[in-house]
Amino acid sequence: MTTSAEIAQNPLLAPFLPPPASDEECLRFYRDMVRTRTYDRQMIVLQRQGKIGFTIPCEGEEACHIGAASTFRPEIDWLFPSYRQQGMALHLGVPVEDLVHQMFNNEKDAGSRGRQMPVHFSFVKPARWVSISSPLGTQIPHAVGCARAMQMKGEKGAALVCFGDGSTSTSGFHSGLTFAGVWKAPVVFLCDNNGWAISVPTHKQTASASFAVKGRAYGVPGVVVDGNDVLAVRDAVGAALERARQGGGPTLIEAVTYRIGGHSSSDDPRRYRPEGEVLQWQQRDPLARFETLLGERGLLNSSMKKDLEDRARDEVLAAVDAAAPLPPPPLDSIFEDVLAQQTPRLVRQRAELRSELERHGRSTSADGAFPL
Ligand SMILES: Cc1ncc(C[n+]2csc(CCOP(=O)(O)OP(=O)(O)O)c2C)c(N)n1
Ligand SMILES: [Mg+2]
Repeated sequence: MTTSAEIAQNPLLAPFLPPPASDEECLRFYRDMVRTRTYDRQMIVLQRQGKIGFTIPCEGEEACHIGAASTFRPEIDWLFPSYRQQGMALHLGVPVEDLVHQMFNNEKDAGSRGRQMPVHFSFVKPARWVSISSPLGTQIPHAVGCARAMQMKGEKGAALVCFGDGSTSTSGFHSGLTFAGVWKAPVVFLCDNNGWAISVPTHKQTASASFAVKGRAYGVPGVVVDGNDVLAVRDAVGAALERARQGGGPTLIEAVTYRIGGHSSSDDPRRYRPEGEVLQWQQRDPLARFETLLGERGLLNSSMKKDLEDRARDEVLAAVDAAAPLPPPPLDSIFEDVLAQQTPRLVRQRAELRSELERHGRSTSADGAFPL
């Protein structure tokens, strides 16, 4: 597996490597990995309590997300995440509360005003985070188009697009890589290979030696990195982003990791994968590994660790307390948020909705039931 040291030897990425992470940065990476895991586990609890409909945990993959986000430049780059990158949002400065408002689809859900599935975040600030879309791989050509636009306008940023191993089987992956290669677009493709696409293991997904090698056919260099090593991911993604910003073209990065939990709160992975496999990957837990490194460097001890965990728990519980009691967005907002000026048809539909509400009253169902 490619480590930081090997990335430093890679002639393609070496000239663009970010400076080594300072002690302070390393502690921030660790803090945000803890916050991400705490948030994820609490969302599962809320879903099991029937308070939210759905969640997608990223336990085991935190290093991929924090490492990648740490070299993203929100003021110039664009992010096209998949549905498992909540850690990136936290590391880029999105308050936990904003994530939780979206999970409850309440009136403070700023990105989608309660009209998206839970987990389908979108933010304009602090990161240019383009809305997650459910159809797999569709974000890939979006990111390439965005990168091409930046290139044509002479902007300095790059696009970073995240997707899973299963998403490499979509047409979006292949058309995205084709055009990125042809245009030398400033885009970094980050494939989290977490071993599974719901119940489909990687060996049934592809006969390729790796996912990274697929880039070769498109003229896009590919790199495999240890996705459970936050510093290795940071180096690989950081170097690829900088290379893209400087006109060097696209890179495909495969971060090898593992999905410890279910695909989503609707999934029971015990039905299709051996427990021994999970236990093996738990030995490579990205948080535990980073704790060991920080401990060896004298940056972390058990009382600091407990303090970070307590703070993360308090932060998430406070966000849940703030978000849970809020009502959904006002129904009228579905007419107000679409066009700057309402068309006669919208005015008519709004009047029709009002008269329906007068006749039947508004539904008060909020039992968390969800059709997935
Ligand atoms: C085009 C399309 N096909 C199927 C699905 C259903 N689906 C949702 S997530 C998923 C698995 C994706 O696996 P992967 O790309 O490896 O990402 P991971 O969930 O492992 O992070 C599937 C098949 C979908 N959302 N879109
Ligand atoms: Mg996967």
